[in-house]
Amino acid sequence: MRFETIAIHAGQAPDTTTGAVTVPVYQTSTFQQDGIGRPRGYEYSRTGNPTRAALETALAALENGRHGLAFASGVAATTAVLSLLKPGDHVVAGDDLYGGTYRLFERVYRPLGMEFNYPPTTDANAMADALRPETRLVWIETPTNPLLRIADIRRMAEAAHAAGAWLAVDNTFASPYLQRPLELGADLVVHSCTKYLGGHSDLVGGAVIVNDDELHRKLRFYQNAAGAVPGPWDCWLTLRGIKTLAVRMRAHERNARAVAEFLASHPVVERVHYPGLPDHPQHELARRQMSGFGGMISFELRGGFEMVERFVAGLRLFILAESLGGVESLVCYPPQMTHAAFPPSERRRRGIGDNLLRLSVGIEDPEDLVDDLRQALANL
Ligand code: P1T
Repeated sequence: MRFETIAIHAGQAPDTTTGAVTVPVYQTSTFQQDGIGRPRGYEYSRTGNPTRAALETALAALENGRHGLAFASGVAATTAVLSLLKPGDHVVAGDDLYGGTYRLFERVYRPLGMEFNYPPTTDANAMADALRPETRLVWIETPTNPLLRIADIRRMAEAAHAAGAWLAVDNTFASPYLQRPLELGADLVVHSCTKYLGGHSDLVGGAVIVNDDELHRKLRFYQNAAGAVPGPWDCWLTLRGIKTLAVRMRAHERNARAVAEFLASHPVVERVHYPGLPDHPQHELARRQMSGFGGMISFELRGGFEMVERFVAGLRLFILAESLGGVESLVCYPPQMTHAAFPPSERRRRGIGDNLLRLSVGIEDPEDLVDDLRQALANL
């Protein structure tokens, strides 16, 4: 089956009892057992719930993986991956990544004895050179948040495996419609389902997808033992979002392309970061490992924070908010929002300047989006 069909049918077969075409919301905390030690398949909703099981089947199918696990947030999914490590273990993480992931690494796991370092995501040699005997995990986002840089998944997988480490890819920005890291050799795929998978800015959720049975066993144990699971309603909303992922992603991309081209031609815009532009430094790599360039853009204004503030205040359609991947267009100021967890020096070293803005381009009419940006830029 092809992606669009999988997105609608995997895990979402009609209910065997009633014929309900849509997976029911099993809003129950517990399940009757036929006798001691004789559950009917479900016992307690932290351990397993049929609506969550449907979502986990769908997530695995979308990523062309064997096992999907749903979590209460993207950060909870990242935490589950880190549960595979122990004190003394080392992680090589690409330098451009979500501020909350960096905060989790530095403020929660480093104090527990894990080591992290952050070579440039786009420099495969530097990433490989950073591997040590005690490296257990290579962590990359691609495209990255917020600079839309691209890492070579296949090369990263080879380097990680040669050093006896796993490769985890946070696939949130691409979505499985545009990129499937397991097919390129990754061991673990992580998602914030809050974003494109849910697609409507109405839930918080996360996922991990793996092929390896042993990794799955460990993660499944951790999911139940630590308990950061999504409730059935959020699973149901994510399932509903998934059904339209393909059509939404095509619309996001069409609009993002129009917006990126407009911004790139505007005199007040210093630089546009969008992998679909031919002058993006990893444009060819993006073309090879993704089937499209997605709906996220960041750009730098020719000016400082004051100009940024005036621009944002002048927008009428783009909503100033954290998050991304919903049908509505959002604008975010990474230095004080999504990437505020980075100390200012670390932020600048990573190329996140005070003039950087990030757009999550929605699926509104592209001319309306460009018009909004044009009028806001005209005021500068
Ligand atoms: O917010 P949560 O569902 O816990 O997901 C965390 C997360 C993980 N990975 C990436 C690449 C992300 O972008 C995020 C969350 N990011 C935002 C809220 C944001 O606006 O960038």
